Amino acid sequence: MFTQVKELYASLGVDVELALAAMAKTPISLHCWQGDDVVGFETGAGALGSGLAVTGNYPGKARSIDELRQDLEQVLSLLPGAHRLNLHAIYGDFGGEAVDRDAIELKHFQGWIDWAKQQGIGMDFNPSNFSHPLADDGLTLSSPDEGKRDFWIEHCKRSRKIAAAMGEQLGSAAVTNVWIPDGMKDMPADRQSYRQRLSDSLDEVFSEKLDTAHNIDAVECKLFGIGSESMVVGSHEFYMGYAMKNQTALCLDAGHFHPTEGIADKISSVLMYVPELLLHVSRGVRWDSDHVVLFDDQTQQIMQELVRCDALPRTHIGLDFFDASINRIAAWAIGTRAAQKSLLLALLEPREKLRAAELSGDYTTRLALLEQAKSLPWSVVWEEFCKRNNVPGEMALLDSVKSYEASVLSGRH
Ligand code: RNT
Ligand code: ZN
Repeated sequence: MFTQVKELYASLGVDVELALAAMAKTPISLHCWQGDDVVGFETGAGALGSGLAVTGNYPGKARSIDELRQDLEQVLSLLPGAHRLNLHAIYGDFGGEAVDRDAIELKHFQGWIDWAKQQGIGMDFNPSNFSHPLADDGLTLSSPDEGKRDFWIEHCKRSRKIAAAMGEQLGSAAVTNVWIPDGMKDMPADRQSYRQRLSDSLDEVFSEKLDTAHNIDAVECKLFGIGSESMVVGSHEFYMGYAMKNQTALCLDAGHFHPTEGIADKISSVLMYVPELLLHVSRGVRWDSDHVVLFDDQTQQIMQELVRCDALPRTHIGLDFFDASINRIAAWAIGTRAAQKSLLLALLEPREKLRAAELSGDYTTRLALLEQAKSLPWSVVWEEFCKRNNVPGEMALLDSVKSYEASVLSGRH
């Protein structure tokens, strides 16, 4: 069947093997925080805060680094293609010691780097400016309190250096993404001062030049959060301006805009002026920005734009969702595979035909081709991709998840 499908696509000017080769070399960065509901491994780790909320109490959550690695290995065994690990600073190996955020060191992450090397994957990193007593008032890098600002600046500086070491050791640059929760529940009287302080703090964080072969800096905006409904200091305009001026990467999280606003259309604009893009592929539902990614219009449009703009070489694809109301391994695998299926569909688009129709003003043909592409047998190509990578196809995925639940997760109490 695959051979026939290949011929069908060839008749439309699409080279299926080229699409599969592109799939194989496009890594998706797996966010570690789906595995344990964004808790991490700090000694005495407390409740999730700073506007981040996880719903659900599905049994089997990873309670230790070993369990999280075991789960990640399981997830990796369910995913075709290339992957990376995206780690938050709170997931270090602190050996039972109380290591505050302004004291993290490379040694706390060496175990993760060694594990990643063993898995043959790269890593990405994030300072964790949330769920901490010094973030409880909702302000970190933009705080009017100099002591608090300095604490979070130090945390971010150390995070970049740790990430650079990860990148160097693994031979693949780590993207360090700065997201902060800073904002106001109610109307601020002086928005400007927060933004000025954030800009100054970021300048300080990024003041040490690091080799971009090892570390790539990214900044992530948000429209509103829980508890920051009236103002988010790091808004889209703020970070787009900052990233353009300082030529950092810009992170677009699919759940961080107005509920009807997608990020797909932003890609071609933003890449005119910033060197690189980081995506947090996610799914916003009303006020929550982090539902499990689906093979839906939004995700497909994002991937279409990456392919159509030839933006893959300048884009780092990461994920950002967390759901504790279902099996966490399933959430990870289903969400990541949905992003990958969307990318595959985009790569299988009859691009040349679409462009030719558009250029000649034949929008009727363009619309017809787009509709036709949706019902072409792309899923046969997906199954082939899974088969070549020795991972379960769509029909076998759930069984794999359930058997891991029965043999491993159900024993965690
Ligand atoms: C929060 C941001 C951020 C976090 C993670 C945990 O709204 O999306 O990316 O989800 O860093
Ligand atoms: Zn995000």
